[in-house]
Amino acid sequence: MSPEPMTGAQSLVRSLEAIGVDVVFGIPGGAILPLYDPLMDSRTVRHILVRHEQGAGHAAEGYAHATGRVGVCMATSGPGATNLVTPIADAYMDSVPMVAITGQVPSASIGTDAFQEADISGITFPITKHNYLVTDPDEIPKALAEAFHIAGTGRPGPVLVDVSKDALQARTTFEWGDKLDLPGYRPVTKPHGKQVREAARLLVEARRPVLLVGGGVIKARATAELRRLVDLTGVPVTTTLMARGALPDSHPRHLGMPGMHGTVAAVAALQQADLVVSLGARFDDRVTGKLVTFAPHATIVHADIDPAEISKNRHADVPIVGDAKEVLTELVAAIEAELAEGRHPDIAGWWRQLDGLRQTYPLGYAEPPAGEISPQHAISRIGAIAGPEALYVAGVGQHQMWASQFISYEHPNTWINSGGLGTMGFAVPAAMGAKLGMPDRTVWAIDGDGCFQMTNQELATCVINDIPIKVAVINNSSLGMVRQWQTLFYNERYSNTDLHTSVGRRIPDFVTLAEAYGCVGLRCEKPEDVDATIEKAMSINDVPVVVDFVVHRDAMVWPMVPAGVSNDDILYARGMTPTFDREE
Ligand SMILES: Cc1ncc(C[n+]2csc(CCOP(=O)(O)OP(=O)(O)O)c2C)c(N)n1
Repeated sequence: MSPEPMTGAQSLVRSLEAIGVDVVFGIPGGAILPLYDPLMDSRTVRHILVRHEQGAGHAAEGYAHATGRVGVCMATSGPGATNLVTPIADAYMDSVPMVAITGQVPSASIGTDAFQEADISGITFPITKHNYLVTDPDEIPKALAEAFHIAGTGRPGPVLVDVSKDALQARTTFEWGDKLDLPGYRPVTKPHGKQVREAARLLVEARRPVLLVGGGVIKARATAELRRLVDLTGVPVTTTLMARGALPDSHPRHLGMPGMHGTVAAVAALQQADLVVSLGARFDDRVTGKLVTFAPHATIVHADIDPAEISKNRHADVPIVGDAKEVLTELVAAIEAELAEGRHPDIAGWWRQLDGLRQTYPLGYAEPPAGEISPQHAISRIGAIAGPEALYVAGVGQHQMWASQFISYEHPNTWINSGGLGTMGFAVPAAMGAKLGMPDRTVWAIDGDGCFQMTNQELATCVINDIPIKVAVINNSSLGMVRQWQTLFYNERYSNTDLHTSVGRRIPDFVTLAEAYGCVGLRCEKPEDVDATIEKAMSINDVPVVVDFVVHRDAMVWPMVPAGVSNDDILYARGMTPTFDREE
């Protein structure tokens, strides 16, 4: 292909087209205006005009979570760019492949405190996998090609490309090279064979093994290989908040989620394990509880594509650096070799103990006062009625934990949430991005009345662009998760957690708010109406639907390991600590 003359902005659009980008979320402004002009003519790149740049970033994340492809957002310089900081940090914490394109003031003005100047590459330096400031129009295609490659390979993450206005306006030639030259970036994907064989040996010899499966397994599309490993060995599996759906919840070897709001069986299994095999997980504090007391008897095998994760929080006895799909493929082969030699895991006693825990301490919840809806019931009915093919996107708080606990995830990429950063306001825009990526799937946002008030303006974007998501506002009239901590640790002193969204007043009235946006608004206040309301929402597929589920406000998320406490002291319910007896 011979070089074609054009502007830097046109070259940027051509680069997006060459990469195969189908949707970009953003808002224009002065510095990025030159780019918006040729974008209008693109036949393959669809731009979705959002109502807040934070929405653009979370939409790009939702798209990426649902499809596994790189999500793209764009914003103008200064406040447009700084509004992307939260989703960029979110994508960094949860290893979400995302490219953020920002306009920058003209290069001659950089450093002069020009109007709408913000050093966005400096600001996002610690929260991006890589970032670029492009002031030479000739560099645009190369920067874009590299950005998408870096965002989507190895451990995925956000990459920022900040382009000065003069670079967008200047003349250049467009040439799409097919070679990337990144000598400093070669993620190791193939694991070391010796380490994998050692892991296999440990797995067949251990008496109390547990797999700790993290989001990396979903990102690496390695769930079929995980299933094969589990079926071959019969070892118990826990899936972290970012890995829900990596192994079907209905699988008999699945103990559920570990950590602060994990199941007693998952938490106890890790505490008593003699071997923990961590796959694409990062020993996050919400999983380990008080770190020094985590899994005290366990030998640790830690497999991760990012060498910086190995032994970061917990020493790895067997470190494995590699892509989860390649690690699992090789681990399965090594296990098959062990089995062929007649070496089998002997874990019947371990399973008796774990089955006992599962039976004694199943996930459950207290019934609410008569006539009130329990939030857990509403959420579990959405899961049951919409089924395992739907996508579920959560905000942050109690509703998020219940959505993780009480919806049964049978497939990867069907559970989308903000784990590492815990970003309120994630659900509505992320659901919008997920629906654009997977238009044939039902997409439910399970949101809190607090979270919903942070980003519900993207409902306008959904209506105007025909993106019919469904939103369940689990309305407990308060910042519920914070209120739960106040109940438990601050003597029931409820400082600034009352939202007045249903108790006493309805500020705002979510049904009329939804209608103001052109959505269908439904309200459900009685337990006997829960199913019919969900069915009604399921029957509306031409516009977004918002359901205001007015729920009991004192429901709590159980089990719980309070922050900084040992996982051994997990509370099954208020004041109730389970005992896990070790069967030797
Ligand atoms: C942007 C942001 N601000 C503050 C917090 C702290 N926080 C965590 S959960 C929560 C309450 C969320 O309330 P709501 O959306 O109503 O959900 P609920 O817990 O009631 O289900 C708050 C304030 C946060 N996670 N994110």
